Amino acid sequence: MNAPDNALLTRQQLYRDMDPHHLTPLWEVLHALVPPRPATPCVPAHWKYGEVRPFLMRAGEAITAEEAVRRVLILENPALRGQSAITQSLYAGLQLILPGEIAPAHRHTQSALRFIVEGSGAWTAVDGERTSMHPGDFIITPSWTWHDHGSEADGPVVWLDGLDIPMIRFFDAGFAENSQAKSQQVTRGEGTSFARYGHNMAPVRHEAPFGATSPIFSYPYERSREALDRLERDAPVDAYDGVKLRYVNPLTGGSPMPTMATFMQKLPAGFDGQGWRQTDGAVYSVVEGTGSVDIEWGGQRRRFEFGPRDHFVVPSWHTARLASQAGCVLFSFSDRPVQQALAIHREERLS
Ligand code: GTQ
Repeated sequence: MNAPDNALLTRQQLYRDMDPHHLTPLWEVLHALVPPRPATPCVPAHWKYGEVRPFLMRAGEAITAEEAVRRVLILENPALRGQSAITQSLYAGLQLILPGEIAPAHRHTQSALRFIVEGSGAWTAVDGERTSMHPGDFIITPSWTWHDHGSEADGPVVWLDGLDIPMIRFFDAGFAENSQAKSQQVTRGEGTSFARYGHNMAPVRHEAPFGATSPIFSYPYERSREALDRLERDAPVDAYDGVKLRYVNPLTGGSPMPTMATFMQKLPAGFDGQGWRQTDGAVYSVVEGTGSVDIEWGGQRRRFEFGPRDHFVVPSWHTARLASQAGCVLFSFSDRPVQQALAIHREERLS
């Protein structure tokens, strides 16, 4: 702004005088408040499993699951240190449970997803039903349901926790409670929910047991993988996504949780994807195989070469290109359902 000196002085005096009254002039901040395009403070980041795992194992020696309540190393966006956030709206962490341990029962407003990264034989219990964990399984803890985790495995089990913690914090709408019992009473056999809701069928007089959240709380990797393999063989491969499916709440066709969408995709061997950007920043967990992601924004560029069990984040409105020589499978999650509910979601596919 090219104002004459006396106008500048008048303004500065005005700002100083109004400041104690908690008043701020909009015109000094308008450009940042209403940017021409998303200008996230988040940066792209990559956590190689080989680098993270030793810290997880040291955490396993430093504290028990019970003492920690949840023994998790938070994946913090390098530009949001101290905020326990991987994007402005999402939390991600890697949780470790060792043989015989219990992570005690509690419940909270925040919805959680678990994506199993390493090891088999741990379980999580939701609303009286247990499900055992296998790598690649996607498991849900619906908002305000009691949940505890335990392990009868013979080695460490590690999973990715994805929660809507920053969103709930933004709304100041979070509640939490610890249970009296360390682990909850099992009232249904394992697989009951999947039998009811996981076969393209539903009970005749069904009700939604978890409200807006999917009644299936474990989506086994086997089934997702089978669908992707079949589509890779028999259907056209998308130039941007390879073969990509979204997980659904079978009662609504919508996302499994009201606040988070989840996806699984396969990049066929030799895939060299085109670039796209979307307003929902996304967190990726590499299930199998190797590949790369090129991320571009505002004249800057990062390239991550990823392998199994790595995690990376692509922030909002950053252009990403995926490629894989050998082929790979990627799980991802984002806040897309919230943006869609608010009718602000945008996606752009570049040619
Ligand atoms: O397992 O309930 O990573 O409450 C963060 C908060 C996991 C959990 C996290 C939690 C949990």
